[in-house]
Amino acid sequence: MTVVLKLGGSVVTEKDTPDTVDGPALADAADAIAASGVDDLVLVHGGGSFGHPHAAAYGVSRTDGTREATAIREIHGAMRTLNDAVCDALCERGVSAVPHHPHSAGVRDADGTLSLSVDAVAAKRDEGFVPVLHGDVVTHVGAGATVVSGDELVVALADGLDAERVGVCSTVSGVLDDEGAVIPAIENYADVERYLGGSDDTDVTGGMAAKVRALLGLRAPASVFGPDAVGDFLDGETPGTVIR
Ligand code: IP8
Repeated sequence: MTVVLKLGGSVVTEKDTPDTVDGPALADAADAIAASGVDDLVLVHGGGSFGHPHAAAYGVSRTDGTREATAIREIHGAMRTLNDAVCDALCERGVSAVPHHPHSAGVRDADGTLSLSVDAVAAKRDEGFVPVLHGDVVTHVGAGATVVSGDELVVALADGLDAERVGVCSTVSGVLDDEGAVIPAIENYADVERYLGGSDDTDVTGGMAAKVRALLGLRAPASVFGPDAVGDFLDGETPGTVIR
């Protein structure tokens, strides 16, 4: 049973300090993953204070591209640095985490539709590794290169690998309504649109609204939950908000 889990960039980095890992938060998430014993796990992490400030500095988003190799290498390089930190934390705890860089595995067509080759991800999973992907910058036909968010990767992986469970760990304990209460289930974007503002931080990929939209496109149900619930999710529970 394949499980796809995304660790939000805001969870594993100090979002207000550029290029800085949140060591204790990453350690907690890695502890929960190591303790879970889930066999077929595929991980994704977001950009946080690594990818987003570099992408914003060059004006690169999911739709605005760059043709500057320097920009592409800087954004991708920042994400590789964070990916190394995530893989290190997992390997230190006995999880066979290996990097998988979307920059070399994905492309957008002229309409912006993402294609992500999942064969190599499946092969890593089948060989007992935990592939760790990340938000990145990918070639975009007609636009140079644009950002791909971790949420888009979650959708591509979940469908491409026929995942049975999808989890998205955010800094909040689910999708919240206007009184700060967790919305237990979302089946329709229009029902919750009024609650979903943009992200407060430098987030070039759209915050919770984009996340909910992307997850509504999945075949498998997805759970959005906070950092304290990673272990519960991996144990088979559905904490936070279920999106289907
Ligand atoms: O934090 C964005 O990934 P996200 C990655 O999952 C970059 O939206 C490079 C900004």
